[in-house]
Amino acid sequence: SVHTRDQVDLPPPAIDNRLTVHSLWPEIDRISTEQIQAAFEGVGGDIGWQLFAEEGDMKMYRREVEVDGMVMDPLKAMHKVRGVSAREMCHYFFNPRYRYEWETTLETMTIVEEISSDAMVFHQTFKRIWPASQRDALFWSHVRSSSDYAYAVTNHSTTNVDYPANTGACIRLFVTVCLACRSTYPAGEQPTRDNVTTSIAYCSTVNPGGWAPAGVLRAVYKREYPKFLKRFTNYVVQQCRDKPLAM
Ligand code: 18C
Repeated sequence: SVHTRDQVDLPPPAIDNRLTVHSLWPEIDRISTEQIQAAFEGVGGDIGWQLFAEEGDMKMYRREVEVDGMVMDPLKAMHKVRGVSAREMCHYFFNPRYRYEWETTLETMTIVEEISSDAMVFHQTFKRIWPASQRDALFWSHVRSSSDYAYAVTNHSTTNVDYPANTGACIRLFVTVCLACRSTYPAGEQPTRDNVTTSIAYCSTVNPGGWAPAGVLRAVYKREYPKFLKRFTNYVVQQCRDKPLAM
């Protein structure tokens, strides 16, 4: 029926064997481990995270970083969502079947390689922002369970001979993104849609890959990141509404 979601589709609780024999595995494992650890760290301390957007349980921080005049501000967002699990959040973020339904910056998405049930390589082109050139990205994406009731998706730029950079209309951008989620429910109870809460940490660093006006870029960030996180989390809540909770 329309109310079932294939259990086989959900992120696997353990790393898929097909991934561990792939040439990208050492890099995927190292970067995912680093990103997940950093995502679960707080925003206090000396690193200098500045709050730039806040709405309900959602808080967004950034650090202003420029390299050779190019804006590469790291972003860190925290959110809390009730009624869905970390595994479900990561399922909808990782699985390309749903991407056009929540990702509003996309123009095209191509699956370059299906490595395993928990790793893929994507090529994406994004909507053009005037007056800059259109951007594209080529990145691997990996979903894993990081501890009890915690799942994370890491996306990181890579290369592929069939998808060379900067040969057509697009400038290749470079991205490192981590969506790390952890679910909790009251001690002594069974987890249900009514008592589960998922804490989300979303970290993103985008290197625009070529000149883009700093003012335009920071304005796009400010508008697009909150829009993305609200839209994506609402989408997952809607999708899960009538389905059994998958922890
Ligand atoms: O993480 C997200 N999505 C994942 C699945 O798609 C994946 C994607 C990562 C790519 C992020 C880079 C997006 C660049 C988009 C540029 C065009 C935006 C057009 C918008 C206008 C309608 O991990 C969710 C990603 C949420 C993206 C928020 C926007 C970030 C803006 C970064 C600007 C980068 C610069 C380049 C262009 C130059 C512009 C002057």
